Amino acid sequence: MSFPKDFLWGGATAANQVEGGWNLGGRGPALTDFTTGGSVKEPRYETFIDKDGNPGKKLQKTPLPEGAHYAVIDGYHYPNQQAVDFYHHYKEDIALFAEMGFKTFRMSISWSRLYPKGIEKEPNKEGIEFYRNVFKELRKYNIEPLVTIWHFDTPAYLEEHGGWLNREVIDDYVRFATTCFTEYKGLVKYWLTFNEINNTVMFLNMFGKTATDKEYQDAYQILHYQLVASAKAVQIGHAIDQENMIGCMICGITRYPATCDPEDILKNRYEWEKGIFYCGDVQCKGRYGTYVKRLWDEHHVKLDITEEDLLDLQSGTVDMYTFSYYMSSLETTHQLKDKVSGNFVSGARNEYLTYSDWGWAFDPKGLRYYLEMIYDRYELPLMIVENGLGAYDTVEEDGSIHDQYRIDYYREHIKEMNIAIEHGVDLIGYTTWGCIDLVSAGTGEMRKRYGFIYVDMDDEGKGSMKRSRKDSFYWYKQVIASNGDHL
Ligand code: P53
Repeated sequence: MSFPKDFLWGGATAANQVEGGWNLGGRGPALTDFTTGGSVKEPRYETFIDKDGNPGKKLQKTPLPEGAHYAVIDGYHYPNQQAVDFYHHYKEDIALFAEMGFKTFRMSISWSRLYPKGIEKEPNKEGIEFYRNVFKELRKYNIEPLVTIWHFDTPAYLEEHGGWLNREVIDDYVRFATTCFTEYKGLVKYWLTFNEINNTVMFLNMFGKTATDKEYQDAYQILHYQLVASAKAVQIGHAIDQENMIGCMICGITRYPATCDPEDILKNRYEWEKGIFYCGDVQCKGRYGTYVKRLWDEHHVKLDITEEDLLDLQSGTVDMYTFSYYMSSLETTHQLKDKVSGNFVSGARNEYLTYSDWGWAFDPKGLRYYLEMIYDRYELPLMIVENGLGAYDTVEEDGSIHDQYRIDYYREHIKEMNIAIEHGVDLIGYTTWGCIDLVSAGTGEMRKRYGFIYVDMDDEGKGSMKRSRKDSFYWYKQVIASNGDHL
């Protein structure tokens, strides 16, 4: 195998999905704390109290009614509030990561743990200390932290005041990011500004719905503010410590045309531009691509973009391109004969691939395709910071968990990474998603498990929280020890 000798093998999590302790240590609530549990069929809701004091619920990414505030309401379970309680278990969990031989661990910092409402001038000291302790614990085992600054968990207070449609949130984010860079200088070197920043536009038309022009207008505006916030953070991160390696984080879905009809080929190309290249181009090249005019015009989008924004985008380009990869999808202009419908995926079924219980296509070659295409486009170091299989696990009588399907999934993806490296791609790291079982972002379920480490916790929030090693735990340990030779 041809993995470089200092290749960063590891695993990935996000604060809102593992940490819990939502109201401990001076933390304020994030929107994810008011998001209910769902399933592949039942969407997740965000709950609130309206201006007349009545409880209500709405779908994610839809506007909060005037005068309402997010709140816990009776009859719902909010899985992210407690998650898998990394807040209290981090020492035990990190020891298990070290046992697997992790070189890196990806985690995120909960914004509302440092800035409970998001608007405070000074950060919450207890929150700062919590992450300092986590980073020190990682360093104890020579595990390099890889830290996402924003992973889907904007403070609820900011969300109630316009969220990312409010330009002022850029300053709030920049203050938060600056605190992270300053406080953890010397402890953290690898940073990601926004998790899957491209989701806002890429998933606008999911679930068979057609987004309105107003929805496009808002989505592109949100993205613009986030891209500016990211670029400002990159500049500050570099000024604080020139050793910092700061990356973008793109939800990487490889797209293929379903037929050789030129209409499909063209549609597929346009989907790459809208879904994947749009953000990567801004973050890696420092400017919007030529195709954005077409994309904006299509939906009569007029953005608030200043001259200063454009300069920021230019000066805040990233040092590495990082992305998640789970699956590929098909694009077609033709009537669909065979449709896939899972959570976050809908569209034509690829007859050459198999699908997970959540409808996600198993496509390791799609990862090679993505790596080679993106490296050619940006020529920056790449890191795969999420990849994994969400699956049902069965605990045997003796407590063992035989997750051969997960091992098979990883093995095939790692083989393709190796080929890409042989072809010249500068791939520097790989962190598998949910190295410890966690709350699913899409469905809020626990039973959609990703971990090498099992956590005894169910969809209703019941369980002992006990951690145990799955078969894949021992397998990944060998992979790391042999630097990818022993698959
Ligand atoms: P879950 C959709 C499609 C691809 C990746 O997803 C996605 C999503 C949003 O759910 O998100 C990333 O938990 C995300 C993680 C998330 C992971 O993929 O729905 O960065 O927070 O948990 C897996 O199975």
